[in-house]
Amino acid sequence: MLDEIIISKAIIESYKEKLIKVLDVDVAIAGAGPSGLVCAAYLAEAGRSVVVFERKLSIGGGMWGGGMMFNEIVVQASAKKILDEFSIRSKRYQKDYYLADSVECVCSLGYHAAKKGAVIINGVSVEDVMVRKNKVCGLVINWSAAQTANLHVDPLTIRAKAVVESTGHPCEVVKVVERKSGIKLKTKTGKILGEKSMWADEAENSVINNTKEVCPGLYVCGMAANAVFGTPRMGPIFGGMLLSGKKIASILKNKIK
Ligand code: 48F
Repeated sequence: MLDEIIISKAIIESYKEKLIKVLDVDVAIAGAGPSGLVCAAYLAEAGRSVVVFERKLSIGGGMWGGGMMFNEIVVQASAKKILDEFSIRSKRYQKDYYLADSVECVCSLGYHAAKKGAVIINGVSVEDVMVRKNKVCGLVINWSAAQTANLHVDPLTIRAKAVVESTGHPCEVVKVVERKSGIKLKTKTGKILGEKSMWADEAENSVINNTKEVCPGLYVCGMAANAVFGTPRMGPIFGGMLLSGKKIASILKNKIK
């Protein structure tokens, strides 16, 4: 006979274990969109301890909806290898343009990140960072539901050797650093430059260049990188997101031995 109390106890004990395991990690990632998931998967594969916090219940960020809810995404040839590495099927549309099903993409990215050992915590938002000696050294987290209900609940804290900002267009983590810490960002003005209007080619090139450390301890990837460094958005082409996640993982693999 099934016992509801055993079911409840099993869930509570296991979740507690999972959360305690990620209190002190190599890399803490804010946002489980495509760039954050790719970053998490490569780092976990390389044996680094990784946690990803995702505000929503669903991972995948802006990938599910393809372009205007036509659930297909375009990936350029330079990133096709990453689709293959995540076992995502794709078809050639014409020279340099590949298509993939956006639902298959999200599911495969999440599957591989989790299977390789990244811990994904959904329903939890990053609301602040921990800073010591002008270096970002952790994330401050809270239930998304508490934020939504506007409840006055104090958060909990995660320590990390490196923090990755992959919250997409709003670049929420860098925003909080800019607002609260007084740390000068590694942009032209020391502040967030802000995303520019759509230009796929320019955006897809610049996102790779913008994928880097934005201030001590904090690394930025995906659309957040373009928002911070003042370059355009790209729309429903996703090669840049995949390459950006992979680039941050490779920077951090070398940095965190
Ligand atoms: O926006 P998102 O998909 O970020 P990305 O990896 O990819 C961008 C593309 O989807 C698309 C684009 C390029 O083609 O322009 O927009 O850069 O995923 C960001 C994830 O972060 C979550 C959010 O719910 C989404 O799933 N997120 C945002 N703020 C927070 C957060 C936060 N404060 N704490 C936790 N998660």
